[in-house]
This record gives sequence, structure tokens and C-alpha cells, in this order.
Amino acid sequence: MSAKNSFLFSFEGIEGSGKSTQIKCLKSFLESLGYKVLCLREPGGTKFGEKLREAILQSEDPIFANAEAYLFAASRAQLLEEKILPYLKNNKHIVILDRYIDSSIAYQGFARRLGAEKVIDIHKDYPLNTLPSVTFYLKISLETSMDRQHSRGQEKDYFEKENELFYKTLIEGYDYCSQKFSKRIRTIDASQSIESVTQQIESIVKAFL
Ligand code: Z5A
Repeated sequence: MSAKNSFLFSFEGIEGSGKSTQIKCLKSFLESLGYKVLCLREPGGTKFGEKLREAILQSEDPIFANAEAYLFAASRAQLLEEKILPYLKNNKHIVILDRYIDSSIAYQGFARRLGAEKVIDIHKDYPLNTLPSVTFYLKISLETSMDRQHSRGQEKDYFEKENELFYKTLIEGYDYCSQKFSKRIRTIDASQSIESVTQQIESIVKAFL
């Protein structure tokens, strides 16, 4: 159970959509309003989760879709019990997540073709049935994602090596989530400037708090 005035927010989007950039801005904004803020990433955020992150993202062999879905869910369950749920027991505490359940629906459910219902089913029991108050879906096109990845010039990891069809299906997966969970998910056109995206997020959060 969360304390009064404590919230869980999550950020979603394909690679390069600006999640990390916007999470930093939102953290400062919330702190200026007197909230304590904990930012966590998925997979990861705990010692066990970081090991799983390395095992998945550095894998040189393909991982089967089912196995992938359960690995992400294992990292998430650990993160919830070890960090998120205890933190949210405190008044005026906020957790911001860089990726959460909608990533599993889009990546494993859609792009890996496991099916959205299967992924939703994995999350039906405690603690995985914990949902964010608001999820920000930072929507960009595949072209914008590629441009931003190229300009960063880092080595590609496990998912970044995938083909165009994978990414198209991924975007379909996020569009599915934003329609199915329209009360929770706010879609933002993240091809706009960083400042404009930040302003939109802040106005949604202000109206919510
Ligand atoms: N995964 C999964 O399959 N299933 C699951 O359940 C979960 C995850 C939880 C983790 O990725 C991988 O795990 C992910 C899905 C899978 N797949 N991949 N790859 P990650 O954590 O390593 O990487 P990421 O989440 O994709 O992060 P990212 O690529 O770093 O993107 P980002 O955080 O959204 O973007 P950013 O770092 O804030 O910005 C990227 C660049 O664009 C940077 O140079 C910025 O300065 C620039 N930027 C940001 N915003 C703008 C705007 N508005 N205009 C112009 N330039 C901008």
C-alpha cells in the first residue's frame, strides 16, 4: 500500500525517445515541489536485477521469447519488493521508472510475438500487478530513433541489433498499450524539442498531484 501523496510514474518509448533525459528533468521539478524522488531503471535497479540486465543485454545467443518475458518479470518483481514498494510507504515519496510493464508488452508481447495477453497474464499477481499512477509514452518514429542512436555513436546492444520489422511491431505494441490503458498512459510527441516535452510532462504532473 502506498502512503498518501506517494506515486509511481513510468516512462516508456523506443530507444532514443528521451526517457533518461526527461526523467532527470522531472526529478528536479518534483524535488523543487518538496518530494523525495527515487529513479530506477528496468531491467536493473537492484543487485540481482543488474545481473539479469547484463545477462540479457550482453547476450550473444538468442533468448527465447518466453524466457525473455520471465527474466524481465523476475527483475521487476525483485525491484518492486526490494525498492519500490518500501519507498512508496513514505509520505510525499515518488518513484520514477525508466521502463516497466508496457516495455514487456511491446517488446516481448508484440516484437517477440509472445502475445500481449500472455505478458499481461504474467503480471496478474502481487507484486507484479502494481501499476503506475501515470505512464508517459514518449512517442517517436523509427527514423528519429535511428538518427538519435547514430548521433550517440555507441556500440549496439542485444535489442539495438534488431531489424526494421522488429521496430515497427514494437511501435504497434506501444500504440496498443496506449489505447488499451488510455486512463494511465499519456502519449507525448517526443520528436519535439526537449524543453517542449518537459513542459508537457510537467503540466500533466501538476494537474495530477
Ligand atoms: N526491455 C524489454 O525488452 N522488456 C522489458 O520488459 C524491459 C526492457 C523493461 C533496455 O534498454 C532494453 O531492455 C530495451 C528494451 C528491453 N531495449 N533496448 N535497446 P536500455 O535501458 O539500455 O535503453 P533504452 O531504454 O532504450 O534507453 P536509451 O536508448 O538510452 O533511450 P532514452 O533513455 O529513451 O533516450 P535518452 O538517453 O534520453 O536520449 C537519447 C539521445 O537523444 C540523447 O543523445 C539525447 O540528448 C537525445 N534527445 C533526447 N530527447 C531529445 C529531443 N526531444 N530532441 C532531440 N534530441 C533528444
